[in-house]
Amino acid sequence: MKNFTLLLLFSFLMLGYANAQRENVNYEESKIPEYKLPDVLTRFNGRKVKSEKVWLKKQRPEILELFANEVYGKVPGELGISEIKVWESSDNALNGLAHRKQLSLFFNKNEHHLEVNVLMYLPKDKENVPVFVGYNFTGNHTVINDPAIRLTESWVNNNPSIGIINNQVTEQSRASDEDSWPVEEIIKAGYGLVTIYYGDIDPDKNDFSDGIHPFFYHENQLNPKHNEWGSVAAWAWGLSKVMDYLEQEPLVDAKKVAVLGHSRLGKAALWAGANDPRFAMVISNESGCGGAALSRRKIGETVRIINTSFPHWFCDNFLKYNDNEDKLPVDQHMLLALIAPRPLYVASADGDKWADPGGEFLAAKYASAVYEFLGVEGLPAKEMPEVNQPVMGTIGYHIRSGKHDLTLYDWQQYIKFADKHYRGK
Ligand code: GTR
Repeated sequence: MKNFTLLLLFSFLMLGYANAQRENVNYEESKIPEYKLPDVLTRFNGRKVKSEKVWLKKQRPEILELFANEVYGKVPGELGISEIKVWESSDNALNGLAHRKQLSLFFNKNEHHLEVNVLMYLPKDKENVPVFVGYNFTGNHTVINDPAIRLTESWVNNNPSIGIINNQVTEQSRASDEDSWPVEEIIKAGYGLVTIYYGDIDPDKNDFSDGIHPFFYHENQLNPKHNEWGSVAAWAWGLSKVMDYLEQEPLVDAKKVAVLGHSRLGKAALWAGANDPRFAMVISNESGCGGAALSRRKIGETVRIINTSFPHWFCDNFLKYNDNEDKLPVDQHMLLALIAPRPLYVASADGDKWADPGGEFLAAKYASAVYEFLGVEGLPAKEMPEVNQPVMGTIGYHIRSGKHDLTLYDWQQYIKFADKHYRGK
């Protein structure tokens, strides 16, 4: 009981601290300290990258390794899907427009078991369709008003306004996030949607005793090591496992899988795309700090703030860079560059200063150097475009009016971007 009171007190203090941090946040460009970004095409030994081979065999792996060791954390071992069970499908979804499929991916190791539910909507009577794959925040049943979708039984962050109490969802949360998932538009445009609840892989709380992390612990280990995966890396790993499944799914064109995520899930999508070249396209919707935004700008959310509010998202080594961003051997433009030459879309919102739209744009711009080096167009804009004026090269970017959100407008741009790259439209 005493411990519990102490824990409660500690939690309040931390919350107060996190809020105070939010109040002291810099939102002014003029107050950004001077900084120097590492040049993505200069090797860590000082030499310039002069050939594609050196990029591919030396520079790229070195950058990837630094992000793994210092930012997101390494996956400590290998684990494949133990079993796939399709438990529901229908050709009559969306009033006959779509094929719906629900299945589980099972992961088993020693005494550890995890079930990950996958929900798919695909254009009907087609095989080999390109798809968008993305995590949802509160369960598959929240993305559309479809009573056939099973309510998640996983731990979910409480949200009494939609009936999520005691970390369990209720019927009340069905379709609660439907505005973020325009399934009908996606299907009508000829794409499929594959979505998974991110907490199936790792519940979003500072607790490493649940989710996928314990599968890899040695005896008596309770937490990942300093350079081992936090939650973002675990979610990214989960996306690759979904990709393993999609490679065996004849209804899906596994060569045209776009991985997409909003906010923290955008961070996960970027890290998944950087690690796994099977993702043909990567889309970051307002991923902000630790996602597409440059850390060295220290505007909006900073490394210290994110590590304080969400100590479980990154690896422990990342703590070294609290108020010490200049010591980071990498910055987020280099994460984006790891995706080259595959199509990459970075989106910001005007009302989302917390995620630093300016830093998201600049990271996309500086990542262009690698795209151009590899012989494709990077971002076709030198300056930040006007609000609601998307630009689309092999890197796409827009800043939308409105707040931090995944909206129909965002999706419409992603569909256009996919049309451009998959269909030459
Ligand atoms: C915020 C966090 C951001 C972003 C966001 C979200 O509170 O500071 O980095 O990830 O949550 O995921 O909605």
